[in-house]
Amino acid sequence: MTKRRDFLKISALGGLAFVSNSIKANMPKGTGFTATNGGKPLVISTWNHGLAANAKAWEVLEAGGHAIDAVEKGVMIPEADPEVRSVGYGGYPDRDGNVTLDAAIMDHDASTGAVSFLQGIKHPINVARLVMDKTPHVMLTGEGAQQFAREQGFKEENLLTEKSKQDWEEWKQKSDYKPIINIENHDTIGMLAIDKEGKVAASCTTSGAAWKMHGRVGDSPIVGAGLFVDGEVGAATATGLGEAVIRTAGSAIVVELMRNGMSPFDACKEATHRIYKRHKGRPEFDYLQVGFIAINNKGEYGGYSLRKGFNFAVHDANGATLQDAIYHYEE
Ligand code: SD4
Repeated sequence: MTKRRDFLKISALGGLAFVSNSIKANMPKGTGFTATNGGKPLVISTWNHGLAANAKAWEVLEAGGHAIDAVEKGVMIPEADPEVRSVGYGGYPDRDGNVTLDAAIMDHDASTGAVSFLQGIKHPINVARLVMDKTPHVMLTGEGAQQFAREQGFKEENLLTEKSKQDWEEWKQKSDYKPIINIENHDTIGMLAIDKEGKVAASCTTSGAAWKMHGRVGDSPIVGAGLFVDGEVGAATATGLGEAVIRTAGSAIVVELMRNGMSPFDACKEATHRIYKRHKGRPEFDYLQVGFIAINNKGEYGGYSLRKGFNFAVHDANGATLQDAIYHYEE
């Protein structure tokens, strides 16, 4: 059972983000810890693996590159890393042992590309980018996405590492079909960036919920759910149980709330609260986790989650930080 945390108590904390003590000790002096500071350029992404991904994206931004290129290059780092068990190569398979990937990318002008249920391609974000750049469509799925990738020269490879295969074999002993979310603090990477020109962009890539049903697609490749960008306002991305984020159009809501004047932090909080209201009493509530991060077009940022354990990485001219998100529930 989880204990309800009073929203009012949390809001008394204002926009402050909790920062891990170890990170705090290493923070450069003068770096603000508020979740609403920021500037241009800036990149922010979900979870610990966001640190390495942001470092790559930062190279693009610092050199004066576009946000859309930064968010594509950045998330390729965890996609290729077999130790990141929830993204790309090395990701946990579905319950039948297939690694199936979802990814999307979106620019400030609403240009968008996505792939879902894609197999055998290590960098789905690159395929999503080409869907955006080279087709009249927004999303390709399954075999069609794979065919497109093949035509574009992508190499097909086995993405199921020995380690993930062993974990799957172990899981099969129990065959508990509950999708597992947020294991070991590693998960989907969602990345948001604002470049020197003030343009925002977002990307999101994942192997989805471990042991999911074959064919299941989460929120990550769905525009408005796993990510959303409106160049006049800002951008948002989500992590956690994709079904809950899809049901509530999570990232679109965060951006719309910012349009109506909320700070990124408050918008993430309100969207999380809506998910809480919609899901309280549902069977999946006991294992439900969702987290949002957002930036606005001034370079302010924030993050928030339903339960403890979500963190996000930020990289700007002051350096790199990892911040623990404020959350709704004490577990
Ligand atoms: C999904 N949202 O496929 C992704 C997985 C995730 O934290 O982010 N888990 O539902």
